[in-house]
Amino acid sequence: MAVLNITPDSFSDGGEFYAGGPVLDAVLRHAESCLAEGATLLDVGGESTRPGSVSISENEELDRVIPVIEALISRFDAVVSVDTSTPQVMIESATAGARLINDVMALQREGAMTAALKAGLPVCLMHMQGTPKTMQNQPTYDDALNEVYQWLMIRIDACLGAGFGMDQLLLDPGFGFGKTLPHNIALFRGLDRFVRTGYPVMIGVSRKTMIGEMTGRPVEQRVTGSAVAAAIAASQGVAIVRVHDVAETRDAMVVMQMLKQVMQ
Ligand code: YH5
Repeated sequence: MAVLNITPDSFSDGGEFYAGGPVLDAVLRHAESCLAEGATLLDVGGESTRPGSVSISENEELDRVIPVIEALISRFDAVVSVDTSTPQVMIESATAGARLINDVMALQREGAMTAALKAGLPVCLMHMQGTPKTMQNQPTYDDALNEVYQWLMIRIDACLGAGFGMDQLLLDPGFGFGKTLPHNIALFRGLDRFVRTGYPVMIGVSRKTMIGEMTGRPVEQRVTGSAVAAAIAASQGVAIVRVHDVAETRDAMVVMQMLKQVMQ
C-alpha cells in the first residue's frame, strides 16, 4: 500500500500534493509511479495523524480527499483506500470509488461505525493510545502486546455486533501511535498473534521514529530500515504494509519471499 498524503505538512512529500487544495497532476504522477513500482493499493489521506498534529474540518478533509479519489479511480485500475476517521468522508469516498477505509481511530469517532456500515466497505481498525496531538507525550502500558491485542479484539466485537461481517475487518497494532520503541518492538515481536486471529493484518512502520531510533537516521534516510522491517513483517504473515517507498519495499519483500521459500 502506497501512502498518498494530501496535506500541507506532510513529512514525506513536503506538501507537494497540496497547495491550498489538492495538486491533482502531481498526485496522479506520483500514484502512477507507485503502481509501476509494485503498489497494489493507494491510501489517500487528507488529515495528518503525525505526532503533534491537530484535526481539520470535515469540509476541508472532503475537499482534499474526494477529488483525488475520483481522479485516481477514473485514471487507474487500482484499489483506493481512504485514510480517514470522519463519517462523511467515509461515505463520500465510497461513492467516489474507494474500496477500503483505513481508520486510525478504529471507528470510535461519533457516527463513524454507522457511516462505515452505510459505505459498505471493509475497515482497517488501528490501535492508538491517546490522540495524535498528545500520544507521544508519555505512552504507558503494563504489557503493550496484550493490551493492544485485547483492545483490538474488543473493537472487532463492537464491529461484528454493529453488523460488520468478519470478512470486512482488518487489524493494525498502530506502530508509533502512543508507543515508545520498546512498545513498538514488543508489538513487532508479537505480530504473529495478530496474524493468527485470521483477520488480515496491516502495518505502517515506513520512515517512522522507531526506524530512526533503531538506525540513528533522520526521516529522509530511513528507507532501507523501513524496507527491512516491512519484509520481516510480511515474512510473519502481515498482509498489507503501508509504505512511502514502494520500489525499495517491493525489492525487500521479493527477496525475502524468494529466499524464505528455499531456506531449510
Ligand atoms: C499506520 O501505522 N500511520 S500516518 C510519523 C513518522 C513517519 C510516518 C516521522 N497512518 C499508519 O505514517 N494507518 C499512518 O515519523 C496509518 N497504520 C495505518 N493503518 C503516520 C505515519 C508517520 C508518522
